[in-house]
Amino acid sequence: MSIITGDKEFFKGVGQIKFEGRDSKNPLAFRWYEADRVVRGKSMKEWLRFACAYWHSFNGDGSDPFGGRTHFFPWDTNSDPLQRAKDKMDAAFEFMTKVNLPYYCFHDVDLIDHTNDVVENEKRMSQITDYAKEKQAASGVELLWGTANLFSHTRYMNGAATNPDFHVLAHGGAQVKSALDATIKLGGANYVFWGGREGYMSLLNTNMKREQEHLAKFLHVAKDYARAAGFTGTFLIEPKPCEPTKHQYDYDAATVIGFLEHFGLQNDFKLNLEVNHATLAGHTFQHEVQVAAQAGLLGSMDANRGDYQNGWDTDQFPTNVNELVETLLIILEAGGFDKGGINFDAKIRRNSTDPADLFYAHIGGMDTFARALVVADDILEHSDFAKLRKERYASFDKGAGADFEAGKLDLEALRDYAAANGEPAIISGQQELYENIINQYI
Ligand code: XLS
Ligand code: NI
Ligand code: NI
Repeated sequence: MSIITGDKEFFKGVGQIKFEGRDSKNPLAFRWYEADRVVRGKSMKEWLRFACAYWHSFNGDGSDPFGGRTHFFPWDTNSDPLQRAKDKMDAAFEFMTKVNLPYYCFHDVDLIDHTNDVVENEKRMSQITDYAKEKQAASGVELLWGTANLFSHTRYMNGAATNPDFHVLAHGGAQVKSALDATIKLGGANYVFWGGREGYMSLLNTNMKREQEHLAKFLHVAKDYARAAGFTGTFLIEPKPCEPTKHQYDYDAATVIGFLEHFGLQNDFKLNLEVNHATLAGHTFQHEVQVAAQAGLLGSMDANRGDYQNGWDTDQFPTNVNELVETLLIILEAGGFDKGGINFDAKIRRNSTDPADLFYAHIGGMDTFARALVVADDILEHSDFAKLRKERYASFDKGAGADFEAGKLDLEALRDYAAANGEPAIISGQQELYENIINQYI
């Protein structure tokens, strides 16, 4: 990857971010992330497949429910929408190549402003994706996934695919078609559906069964269209339990897996799991990754972290090594992401207003993941962790336990075994031992 700047350099004073090793005190260097370092037979770059989230890094302006923008971008000034979109894209590709992010992700409306005219929007998307194609070719940065924003516009206030008004649903379809065209044109590896307002604010005015059936139909027609147009990537559903709606239908991994299987979508769709969404659902992120992985539906992840003292999607950059080690253990055991990757769906804070802050944020996130990858690999290679867990289930590896797993024992046979063998021994779960192993290798 080589640094590319457009007509004008936006992040002056910051050059290529390099790996300098653990002892470096340079805040604009990696201490752990070494793209080509091989871990368990693959490079860090291949394991982690880091992506930049266009919306947080290049559209997010620091505003919150209590105040307007605090981030004033030099790429956001031109009055012509196409030129403004191109300036933003120049800034994005300059940033991604400087910080060594191999992928990016976008919503349609992140790339270029949309209007209320479907035809005009398609024209704008076509123009800006022509430009994106050039930028990708010049830089080597690739598209991890595209998506359509079906939650910000007023028309989607009652949902998109689950809107009680068919006319709104059709507009959602038009946007998804255009976003799929863009994703296919740019060689996107995946396409994401996050059901931003696909849920309800009140059950009193909601026919939940009908709405969920509409959502499934909508996903089917989108998938059929994309497959016919040659899309070979993975469709991803991003679970989230609430916010902005009171209840979102894609509540958590287990709920989405049930939905996909119920509606026959499980062969084309996988999950895009987000850390802060897991915690909003009352789960650890590790739990969500495990649920998806064991169903063979671990697709990709949105990396961020929440705040344990409050209950909304704060989308902070990940910094917790301990939690990520536990996550990476599951990801490594599942063999990695295949087409997915790690998208930094995270934003710098409202009061982080220096251009360098975006670099610190991504460097910190990438280093934390790289460190967690090294530690998780070390645990699997050198500790008793995997062996201890396997031995916990040893009674199912032979004799009556193995027969039970093979479906050879009925309920009466269980009773006879219990009667013949007396009271089981007390066996420790050794949780503290496992916890100590994690810390020992960090
Ligand atoms: C919001 C979601 C969103 C999706 C993409 O909470 O995380 O950013 O990742 O629509
Ligand atoms: Ni997300
Ligand atoms: Ni989110």
